[in-house]
Amino acid sequence: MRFSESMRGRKGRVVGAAVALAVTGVLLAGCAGGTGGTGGASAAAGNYNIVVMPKSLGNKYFGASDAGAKKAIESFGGKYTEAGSNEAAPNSQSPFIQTAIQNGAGAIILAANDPQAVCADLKSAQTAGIKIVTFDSDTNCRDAFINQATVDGVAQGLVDLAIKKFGKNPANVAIESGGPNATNLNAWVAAIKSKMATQAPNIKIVDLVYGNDVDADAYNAAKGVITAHPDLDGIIAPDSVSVKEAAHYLSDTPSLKGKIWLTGLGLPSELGAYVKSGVFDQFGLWDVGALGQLAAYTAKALIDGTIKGVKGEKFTTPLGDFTVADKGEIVLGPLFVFDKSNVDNFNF
Ligand code: RAM
Repeated sequence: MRFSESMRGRKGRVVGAAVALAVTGVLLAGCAGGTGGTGGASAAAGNYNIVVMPKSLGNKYFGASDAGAKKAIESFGGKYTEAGSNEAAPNSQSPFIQTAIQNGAGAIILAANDPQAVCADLKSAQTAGIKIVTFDSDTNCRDAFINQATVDGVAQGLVDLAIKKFGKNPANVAIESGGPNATNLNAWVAAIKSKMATQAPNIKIVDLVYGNDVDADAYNAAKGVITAHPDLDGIIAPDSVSVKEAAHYLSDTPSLKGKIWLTGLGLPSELGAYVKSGVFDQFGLWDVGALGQLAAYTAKALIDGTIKGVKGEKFTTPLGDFTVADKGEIVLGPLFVFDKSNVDNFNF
């Protein structure tokens, strides 16, 4: 069951060979700067009515994460509801959070478009006894955050690909991000810039543009930054919509073949054809379905009161055992690099 501005068919996805996951037990409850959870068992203990709120609907990345969350929620007898709009805007999830409160949800699992914009709503939900788990992109107000990989690991992986391409040769590279307020994207962009400046000062970051997680905007952002910088040598797109549409534009523009290097974070199912046809050669990501599953298992542990957010607590999930520590974050594992040799092993 779901409520949203637009319904969309839900097709479970079977992930092929599992991406190597170093699932380490470092679940940290409590809050990073916002209000803490209620600390104990949810006022609605045993209420596995869990509402999953992606950044936006229509983005296949969240189609994969939400399918994972659905699979996990239904595996423990919960009720899965997906809620959201088609716009990845800072406060687009606010009305759906209010609806989840009215509907007596046990937990909300949310990927944020902004670290603070929906905190008033989420704090109202926490006051109502609803557990808040963020995944993929964090807020300042939640009980736990499921992170796909460390910010440092994501940034280092993409910087390593740039260094592999350009070595010590001078190069001009642009970054094409997604939503301009997105917590995860802005953290990765800042870390990429910092690492590039110290590890590869020959590779200059000459521009930062945004595709807003909208196909047409992302296509035009790639076209625009290439047009604005005739001496551009590459694009790093740490957003699945941006990297897909940058590859789309390069594929549409034969005159650019071999002239603009591209990498980023994207779905094998969306990028495989471009990698195999030589539009670009490598990109990174993680097991997106497992990210959603882990968020769901964490929500259950919070609802059950198995964890209260106290440092040192442990809980077990089908994905592994986790330990609560400080900071409120659990890391799914390292960035995985896809190329034409392995991209067909995955179907998310
Ligand atoms: C887009 C979103 C998401 C990010 C991926 C890589 O789908 O920005 O938050 O994790 O790209």
